[in-house]
Amino acid sequence: MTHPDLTFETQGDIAIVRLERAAKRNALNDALILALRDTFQNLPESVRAVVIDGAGPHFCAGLDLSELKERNAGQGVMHSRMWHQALECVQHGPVPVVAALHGAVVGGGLELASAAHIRVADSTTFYALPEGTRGIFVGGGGSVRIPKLIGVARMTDMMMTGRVYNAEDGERAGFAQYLVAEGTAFDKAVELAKRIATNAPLTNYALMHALPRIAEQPADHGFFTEALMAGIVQDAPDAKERVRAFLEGKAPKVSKN
Ligand code: 1HE
Repeated sequence: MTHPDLTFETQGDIAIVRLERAAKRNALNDALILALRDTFQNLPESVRAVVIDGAGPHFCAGLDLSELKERNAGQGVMHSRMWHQALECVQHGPVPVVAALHGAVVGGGLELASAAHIRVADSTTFYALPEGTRGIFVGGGGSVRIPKLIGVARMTDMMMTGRVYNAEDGERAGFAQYLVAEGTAFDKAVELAKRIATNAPLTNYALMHALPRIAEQPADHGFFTEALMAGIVQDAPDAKERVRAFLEGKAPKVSKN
């Protein structure tokens, strides 16, 4: 799991994965994409949530354009499939992923952020899809994941016109679930990851793997899949213990902030 431009550390039951290529604005070359894939495929079993972060002033400048050489159509397909495979390991791995965003979250960097389950952006964050003006197309799963966050119309506009969303407009549009002060995205992401790590693992798993599928099913299928998942999750000893604790007044109530 070692790569010069990717660091991995654990803090208790959460892991921190950090892009460490600040001099190139964390641009993702093939080796870095494969390192991300390997890291998320080989998370230690003790890890219950992951924070992904980028070193330096920008989260990620997207595809390393210096590697964008002449590829034929078949090679282009394979290259895109490699990104799909890597980001699939982020989205559909064993545990939730929280992205800590700041500065540029552009192109493939936005595709990477979109594969996370929660995005926390600080006030320096900006979002763009320069592929549209560079004569290329998204290839890292962006056309599947990004419209789920902001809708097809906004993504079309970004790619056709080169529109850049700032942190506030981006949060309103749906890129990030949290908007925080400059320099605090990482701390907030760690706080959330620690909170997520306390959930029953099967609940987290259902949220990552069942919810997005159910949301795409016709209602009748969705209700049935939901019932199956509900039955499985509530059967876990963990769930029974948590419900018992609440009924005995030993678990916190839901409270306003
Ligand atoms: C890079 C890259 C990169 C920076 N590939 N080297 N992505 C883009 O089109 C975004 C391109 N990057 C930028 O617009 C800007 O670099 C930033 C807004 C992200 C940051 O600006 P700034 O002023 O802080 O940095 P810089 O001076 O532009 O860049 C610093 C160095 O990083 C510089 O190299 P140096 O050797 O001259 O110091 C840049 O060349 C280098 N650098 N971004 C390669 N992306 C699966 S398909 C996905 C398709 C895409 O992602 S397309 C979108 C690509």
